[in-house]
Amino acid sequence: MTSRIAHPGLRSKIMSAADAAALIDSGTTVGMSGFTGSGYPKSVPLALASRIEAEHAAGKPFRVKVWTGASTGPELDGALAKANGIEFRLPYNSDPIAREKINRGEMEYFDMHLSQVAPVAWQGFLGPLDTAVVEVTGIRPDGSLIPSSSVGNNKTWLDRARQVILEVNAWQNPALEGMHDIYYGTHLPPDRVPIPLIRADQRIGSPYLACDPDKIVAIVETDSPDRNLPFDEPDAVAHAIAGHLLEFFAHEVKMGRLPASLLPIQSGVGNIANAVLTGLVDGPFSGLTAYTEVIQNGMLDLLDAGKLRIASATAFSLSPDAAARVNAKMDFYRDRMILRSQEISNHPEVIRRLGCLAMNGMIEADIYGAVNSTHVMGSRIQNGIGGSGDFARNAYISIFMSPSTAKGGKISAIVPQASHVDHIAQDVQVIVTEQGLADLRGHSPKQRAELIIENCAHPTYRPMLADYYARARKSSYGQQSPSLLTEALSWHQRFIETGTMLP
Ligand code: 0RQ
Repeated sequence: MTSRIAHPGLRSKIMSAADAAALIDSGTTVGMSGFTGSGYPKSVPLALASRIEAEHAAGKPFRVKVWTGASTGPELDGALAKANGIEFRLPYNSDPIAREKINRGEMEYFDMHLSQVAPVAWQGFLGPLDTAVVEVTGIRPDGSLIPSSSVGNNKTWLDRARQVILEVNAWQNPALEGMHDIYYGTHLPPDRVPIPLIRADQRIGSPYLACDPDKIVAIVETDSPDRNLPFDEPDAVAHAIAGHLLEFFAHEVKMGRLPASLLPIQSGVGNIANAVLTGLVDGPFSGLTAYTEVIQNGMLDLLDAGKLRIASATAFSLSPDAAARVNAKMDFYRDRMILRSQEISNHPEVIRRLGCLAMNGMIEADIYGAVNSTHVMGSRIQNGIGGSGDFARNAYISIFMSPSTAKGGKISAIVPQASHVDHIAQDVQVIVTEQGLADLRGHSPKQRAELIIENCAHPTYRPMLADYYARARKSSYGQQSPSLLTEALSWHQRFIETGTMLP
């Protein structure tokens, strides 16, 4: 496997994961690679978790602060959370064990916009970054690094960390080389300059990550797959949501408000997002581009069908079948995919310039169009805001989608007032459920409420929302965004007390 480590001086740093993990001290901050289950270190975090368990068994406290790109895998977040080894976590988590720890108040979690992680690390108020643990595909003779299946914040971790541990993963396809675009032109104010990216298919940096070889203290060789969860086929609800959205796009093209190739699409992950992408395969649009965070299964179908010209993202998020498809045809995909740092894939300036069509899932929306992406019943974290805020505020059209109910109909996704707000109404232009689509652009709060209740609410909850709104119109303190303050969150309270939002 040493052929993956072509820098002769660095071969002497190869060691076991346990020896590498021994270089990480309690109380320090570790910047790990990883984004949506791709490109995360698979061996050192597990060894660190074992070490933490041993220290705890011996009665010694041992916890670290963990920074990543976004969600990782069970070998990282899951193992470290299970060992009770994470004292602080940023910026995004979807691991169920870590989620439970956070919701029990046993782990501090700073859930933040993904584009802001790198600049915030440079600002320095989070303290120093002690160790970077980064998975790569290989090390070149000159010491530059071939990134793996995600880029995330790796450039920043490698630049900022005092010491660097690399995992060289032989499972990652060597033909990934050349797919990445690592831009080294970002600075803090007052030295910031425009990001010179004006098209989704443009390359503005290097295919390789740079790292001072003197900082590399350990190299661990691995051969483990990315998490790559199997993928649920889109259900009828997802197909209905996709259908409404595709009809909306077709209408916008017909009205001359969108080109026939649409604008660069940003698509969240999951069932519904995938149904939209699948729907685009059979749709009338061609010459599509994607400027997004993750390349998921549906994007492969679009690329294969020749409908999508380019997919720019920061990571893969593929099922095992789809990962095998990419590996088998890497030369084809490498010309049509670009993986960038997340500070560029999610950069507000670039998103605004390109005019992305942002499509993201939500937990709930209220009748005025404020969206909650993160907190169940106002206080339990689900995942985090991820890139949804980067895209929603800066998109050409910002779309949020969800089934109209959750938990078998016991929860309405359209509520009188959102129990937590990630996206204010001004950042939400379209809401779509399987019931229909509400185009909120150019509408006042009262007009929005009427559209959302009529088009998006489930028939079971629609009369309840209409009744609430009618009474608010009569006795609210003001009539710009009528509300009954003591009642506005009563549906959530009822669910907490009775297990359903229904009376
Ligand atoms: O919980 O698994 O316990 O049943 O939330 O919901 O319906 O499976 O939908 O996977 O698309 O996730 C908003 C969480 C939607 C996601 C969210 C419960 C539901 C289920 C998941 P269970 P579904 P999805 C691009 C941009 C923020 C990050 C983002 C997300 C679980 O889209 O994390 O957008 N978004 N990133 O039962 C109570 C409700 C609920 C609810 C759903 N109203 N009340 N529970 N659930 N609605 C990608 C990245 O940034 C990487």
